[in-house]
Amino acid sequence: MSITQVRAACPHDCPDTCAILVTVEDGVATAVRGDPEHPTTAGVLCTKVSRYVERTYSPDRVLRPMRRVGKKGEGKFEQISWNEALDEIANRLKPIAERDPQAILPYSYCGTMGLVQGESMSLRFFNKLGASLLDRTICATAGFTGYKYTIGASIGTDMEQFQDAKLILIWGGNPIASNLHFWMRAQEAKRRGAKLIAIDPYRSLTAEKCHQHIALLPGTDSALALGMMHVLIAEDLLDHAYIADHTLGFDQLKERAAEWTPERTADTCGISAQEVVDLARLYGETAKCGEPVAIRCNYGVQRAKGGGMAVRNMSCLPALVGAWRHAAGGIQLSTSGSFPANRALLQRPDLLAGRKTRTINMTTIGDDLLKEASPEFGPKVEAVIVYNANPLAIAPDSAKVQAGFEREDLFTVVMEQFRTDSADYADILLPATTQLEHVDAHLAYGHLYMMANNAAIAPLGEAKPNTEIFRLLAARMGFDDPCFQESDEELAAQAFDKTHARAIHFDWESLKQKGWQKLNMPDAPFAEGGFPTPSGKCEFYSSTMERDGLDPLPAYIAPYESVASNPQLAKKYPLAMISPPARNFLNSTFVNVQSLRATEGEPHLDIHPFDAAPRGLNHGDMARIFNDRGSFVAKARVTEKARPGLVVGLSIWWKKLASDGKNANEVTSQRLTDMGRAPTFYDTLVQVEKAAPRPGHEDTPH
Ligand SMILES: Nc1nc2c(c(=O)[nH]1)N[C@H]1C(S)=C(S)[C@@H](COP(=O)(O)OP(=O)(O)OC[C@H]3O[C@@H](n4cnc5c(=O)[nH]c(N)nc54)[C@H](O)[C@@H]3O)O[C@H]1N2
Ligand SMILES: Nc1nc2c(c(=O)[nH]1)N[C@H]1C(S)=C(S)[C@@H](COP(=O)(O)OP(=O)(O)OC[C@H]3O[C@@H](n4cnc5c(=O)[nH]c(N)nc54)[C@H](O)[C@@H]3O)O[C@H]1N2
Ligand code: SF4
Ligand SMILES: [Mo]
Repeated sequence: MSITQVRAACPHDCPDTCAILVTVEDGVATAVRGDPEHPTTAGVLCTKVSRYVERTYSPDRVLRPMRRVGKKGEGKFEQISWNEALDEIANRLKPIAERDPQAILPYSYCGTMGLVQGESMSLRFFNKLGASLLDRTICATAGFTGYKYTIGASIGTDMEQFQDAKLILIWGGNPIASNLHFWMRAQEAKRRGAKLIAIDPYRSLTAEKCHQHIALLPGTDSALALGMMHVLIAEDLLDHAYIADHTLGFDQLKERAAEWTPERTADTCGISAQEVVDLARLYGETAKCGEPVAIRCNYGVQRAKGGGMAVRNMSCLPALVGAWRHAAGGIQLSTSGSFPANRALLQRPDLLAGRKTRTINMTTIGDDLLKEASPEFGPKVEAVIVYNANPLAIAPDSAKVQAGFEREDLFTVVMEQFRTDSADYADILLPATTQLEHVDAHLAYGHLYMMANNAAIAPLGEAKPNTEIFRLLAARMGFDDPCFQESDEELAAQAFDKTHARAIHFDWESLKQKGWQKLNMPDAPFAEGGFPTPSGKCEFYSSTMERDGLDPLPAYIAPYESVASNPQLAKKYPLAMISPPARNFLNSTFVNVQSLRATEGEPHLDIHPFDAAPRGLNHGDMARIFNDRGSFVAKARVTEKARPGLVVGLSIWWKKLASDGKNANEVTSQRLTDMGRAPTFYDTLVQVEKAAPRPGHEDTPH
């Protein structure tokens, strides 16, 4: 018997990008474990990915090409050969492309974060075709944009340094569920005497374990940051030298922050003025004592109208108190901007050859699939090619998304590992390999290591990597540019730009052997300033924002839907709903893994006793959650974890695995954030009522 260890990387949309060791016995993967030598993984994988072998060999894998035989959404398919599948796709796409290739739309996101299986051969194909471009906004572009205006790029505090911080603000994130290896560092900091504060409307698993929890109203973080600035300035808890040398616009900021008294801030955020003052004092005084103060800014703050501004305001705080002077101080939103990834080489935008193609925002897929041709919109979408994504479950305003994918005149191809909600709408469903079956190179958005993924096993059944599918489609379409011949290994070898100082050590052959390689970066990236902004400074005042039609100074942008901002709507729909990630799922991935779904149980709605009582809702009752966009049902958990006025439905469930065939995205809207054209999932007012019990479940309170 032959037993080998293969070095792999976790492909999932998670900041931790773990280094994995796969045990392979006679060609069969039998176990995965975290690489004990990789500093951030430290030998630990999360519960979800510990089940990766179970997921890979699941009897539910899509392993053959299939053609739909039932109605769209019904999930009835017949098996066909690869040749039939590819011929049919090419025959359907060719006449559309002849009329106008922009009627063809790719829809993809981060099912895999790999630079090769993500967007390389796929975009070469779509660029050559001249298809519509997809604006990949569904997750991070609001905060990314706000951070970029202020700091210049997605570069921040190194995850490995947080353990030396004396104060950590965990702001809009639940790392126990979604950034486990950062949480391990925060725990170490706690053991070394640090104070941890969670800022989150919900008492998440993480908030429960912090020293303090500030439960503000959703979408009000930009106000809290302004209130903190007010106190820091009023009480002179500032690093004047750092401000003078490395920031721009302090005098204007001072005027703006003066408007945000602790009382006004408290009123906006739904917390007490004392909480605002104490938080700012602790932050400023700890820094004044020469100790590192750090902020882990996460995605929860970005999913309301003012999501971009929230991150912008928060990213001004470290410069005010000089926190960047310490390796363990500063802020981390994402580290992805540290990596010199060779995107243009992998994706070849030059294949567009000067053609101007339109861009469709993935967040508004619900509306866009239903649009007729028009001068502003361009041609009606006639074909969608879905890969690395599950739009039916994850996109907002789901009823519209569903209506779009139900269109009889829409040709849909889905490349998938499983029969997801989206796969059920495919005309042609193609089997995709998992991370154990293909090669990839990865960057991370929570640490600073370039990562390699070797294929551990041969593809199961007839599954193929995304790259191979697009190579075959390119050949069918008659694209003969040499770049369509490149192998996955050749693509991986191009992943990073080794002429860049940070990646001079990049060499695919040695990365494959070792599995990981840290970027060449200073421990404290902005200790001496050098921000990658136009001015080279941390920009409290941003002329770029002004040019883009935004307030050049930190500001408060109220949610679209909140009791304060829209009292009229709140009369009908008085509760704010958020739907952050459930611990055992990764977006909608893993929902079909039986052991993980069993741990989550079924869709739940957390609701405060004050809100449950007047609705006659008891713990364990089925609740119906609704607004003008739609409704879904979930089992009520009456708990003080949700602050009064807030309901929480941990997500993202597969619709078809919920009792009513729906999920939280029935009620979320397609409205976009202030910057970055991103979704506003957590900017949603709803009403909740007791639902009729499901047949056979009349009596199940517990
Ligand atoms: N287990 C697991 N891990 C994941 C994912 C997953 O689905 N499951 N998803 C991955 C992806 S794609 C991403 S983008 C990241 C997300 O990473 P995080 O942003 O850390 O995600 P969450 O764990 O949802 O943490 C968000 C927290 O923000 C809170 N929140 C909601 N609205 C607000 C608000 O207005 N203000 C503040 N301050 N807090 C708010 C929520 O209650 C929640 O506790 O996680 C990644 N990791
Ligand atoms: N209500 C609500 N909605 C949300 C969010 C929320 O917090 N609340 N979070 C949002 C966020 S942050 C994000 S990032 C999006 C995530 O949205 P998506 O990126 O669509 O994430 P997943 O639902 O995990 O779907 C990824 C799919 O890719 C498939 N896949 C994985 N690897 C491969 C591969 O190599 N090839 C192919 N062809 N397929 C592969 C997986 O099987 C999976 O079905 O959801 C967003 N939607
Ligand atoms: S999902 Fe995140 S924590 Fe889990 S193994 Fe992958 S990178 Fe690590
Ligand atoms: Mo995300």
